[in-house]
Amino acid sequence: MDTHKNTRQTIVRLLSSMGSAKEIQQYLKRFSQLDAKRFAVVKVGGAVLRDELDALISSLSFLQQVGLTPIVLHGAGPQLDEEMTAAGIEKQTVDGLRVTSPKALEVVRRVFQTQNLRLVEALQDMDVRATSILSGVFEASFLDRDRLGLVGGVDAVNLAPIEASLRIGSIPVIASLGETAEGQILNVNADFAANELVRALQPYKIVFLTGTGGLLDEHGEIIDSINLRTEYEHLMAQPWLHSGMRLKIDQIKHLLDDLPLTSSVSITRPGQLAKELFTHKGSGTLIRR
Ligand code: X2W
Repeated sequence: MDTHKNTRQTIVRLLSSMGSAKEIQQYLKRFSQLDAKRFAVVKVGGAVLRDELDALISSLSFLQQVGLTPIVLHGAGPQLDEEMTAAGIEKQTVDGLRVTSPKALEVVRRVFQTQNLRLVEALQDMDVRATSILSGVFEASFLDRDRLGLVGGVDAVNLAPIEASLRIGSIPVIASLGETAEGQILNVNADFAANELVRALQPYKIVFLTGTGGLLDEHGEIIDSINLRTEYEHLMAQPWLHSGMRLKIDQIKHLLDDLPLTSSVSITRPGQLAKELFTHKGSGTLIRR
């Protein structure tokens, strides 16, 4: 028996503590049948890189061991805040986007590179194949040069570097930097970049890894699942839904509207990724339309 199959069986046994082996096998089979590009895009916020790197590495390592290669897109928000302060640059945002001067862009480029390589090296240290992709994916243009400075909106996604990485079974680890047709690097919000990447790839699973591990209801409990078709209006009318979450749900709705009906979005914690992907019960918030 080949070692790959052996590893799979061991993992299925390990996982059965959180779901039935049959259930896990079903998901594994479904994911394995997808084209590598169509499996999953995983967005990792900077806070997760800071606070939960070990859990993230374990989860990604697990996926590679069962023969699945997710596409990882990461941010670096808190790290940028810290490094900007250290460089004496005052934080200014417009609609949640960081105003980026030429001096701030130097920090953005350096921090994205540091965070990207930190993740890639941590994966490689655990024998997980991973490829650092710092540029060449997001073709961007100035969102609002007067108000935001060197901030980009994504116009097009170049999949070639991602496909090259997937062909060798290596996890593409992509920073959310864009570049204009003239070669100017721009700072791109990582959620925006993730959304455009998803539109280009049309994956089966879209996962947002966050510290909270899901969307929270009025009591601070994680909402298990949201069916946008039947629950969207009701949910948006809730007085307890704060503006950040409203925006997030709205963005996810627009995103899912552009994807096949079989695609779904999950919001969960890094350590719960396998449970979310391989069990009916899941671990965070599952959103479909
Ligand atoms: C973001 C990019 C980093 C990011 C910023 O400068 O903070 C803009 O606001 P998280 O950790 O995913 O939030 N870019 C234009 O989005 O990282």
